[in-house]
Amino acid sequence: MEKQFPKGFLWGAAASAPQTEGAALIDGKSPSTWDKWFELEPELFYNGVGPEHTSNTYHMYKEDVHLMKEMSLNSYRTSIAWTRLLPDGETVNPKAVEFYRNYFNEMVANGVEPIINLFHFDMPWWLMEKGGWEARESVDKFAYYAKVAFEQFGDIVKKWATFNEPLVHIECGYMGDAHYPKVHDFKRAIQVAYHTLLAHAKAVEAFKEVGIEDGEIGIILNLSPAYAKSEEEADQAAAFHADLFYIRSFLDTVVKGYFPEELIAILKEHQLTPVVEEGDRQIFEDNTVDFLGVNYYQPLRVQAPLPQEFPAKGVGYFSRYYDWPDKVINPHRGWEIYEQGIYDIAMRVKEDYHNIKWFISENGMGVSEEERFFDENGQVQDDYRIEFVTNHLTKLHQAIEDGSNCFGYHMWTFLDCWSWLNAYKNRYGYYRVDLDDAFKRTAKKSSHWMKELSETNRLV
Ligand code: BGP
Repeated sequence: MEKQFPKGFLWGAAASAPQTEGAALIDGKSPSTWDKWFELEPELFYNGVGPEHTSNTYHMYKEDVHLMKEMSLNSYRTSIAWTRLLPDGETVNPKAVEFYRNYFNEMVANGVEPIINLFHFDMPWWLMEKGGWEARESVDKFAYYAKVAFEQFGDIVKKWATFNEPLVHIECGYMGDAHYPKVHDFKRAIQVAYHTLLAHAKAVEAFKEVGIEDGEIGIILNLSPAYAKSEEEADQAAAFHADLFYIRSFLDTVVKGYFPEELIAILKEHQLTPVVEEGDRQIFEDNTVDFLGVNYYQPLRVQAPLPQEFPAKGVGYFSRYYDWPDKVINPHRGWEIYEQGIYDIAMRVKEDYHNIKWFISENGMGVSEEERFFDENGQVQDDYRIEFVTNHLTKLHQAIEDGSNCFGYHMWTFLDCWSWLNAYKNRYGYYRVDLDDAFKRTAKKSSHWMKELSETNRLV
């Protein structure tokens, strides 16, 4: 059955500055933690490919925007590099202003609405040396950066986001090894989370002060619904807590303006309460978002905490589990495929968060060694991606029919891009990027499929 999407629906793609721009250390840009980490430990990065080898959008943005237009995309979500705009945190870099103004103007002139995010895991190195998000100073530094970005580009960009997936830099950097500074300390992670959310609220405050005509501000969250292993009380409690930590801690705070009471109680019980200053509470209350970006890849499958994972008095409220029936896994990336999750999260936002308007800011399918799917002309026949997106859009359409206030779908990603420690291991793009041939872009089958969809606004 044909599925018609609402008039004006945004069909776009998502990306980020550190994963696409390249030009990591030229024209005044200072290093981010990724640039520096690569310099220090290049062997950790897949195939030794670092952030200077991203898709070279800094030099090829005109061609990229032209390809967006050719695909009939009407929006594009990417980010600004803090380290390019304010290399030392204070001084505005004229080269950065010139680049971003040209880039965003090019989009608008070609009917592509820019949705611009401020932080996509790319902490400036100079600030990391002062403690990164653990240091209270980072909150005001970020608010200043946000203000400068709004002032410099607010005449072109109307939809803004503060952070991409704050959970990820917190969890992967302070409770794991996948982001810098790769420490394992829950207490420090909580302080980082608090400062990140406060920095978000202060950026919203700066947004209001600058006063962009027709401007709107949001945040991009990875919302993975938590499903319990069984109806048993202990498994249900695990799902409640996974939801509390991973979803409500962020959503309640940015949409409703306060932290969940249950979270505050748990932090107190374990002496994990972050350092808070007088007046902070009001900042959260006064600076809620206009819209949400939702990144959805896969859900969380949880069960009652396994004692071996939380020895002694560790803070263990849930464990993952991996053996549910009808399990579908993307064999190329190892992530679960569960399109019902996109419907469930849409309904959750509708029911529990005032049906705030939102869009899919990331959803997509990573595939390793995608050259396996070349046809005789060297075009990637990515039918698996078309199937993946079709199934997710079918559920998204159902959610919209059921009253969800969703205004767009942005696939991750437009061009195959560099991805953190995985570099170019998994490819996600509508366009293939050839690193051995001057970053040549070649359309995959899915780009033609998406072009038709965005032109007709109809999924068949
Ligand atoms: C999201 C990030 C993106 C991107 C994507 C794919 O969490 O916001 O930056 O990397 O995941 O992940 P990966 O490239 O690791 O497969």
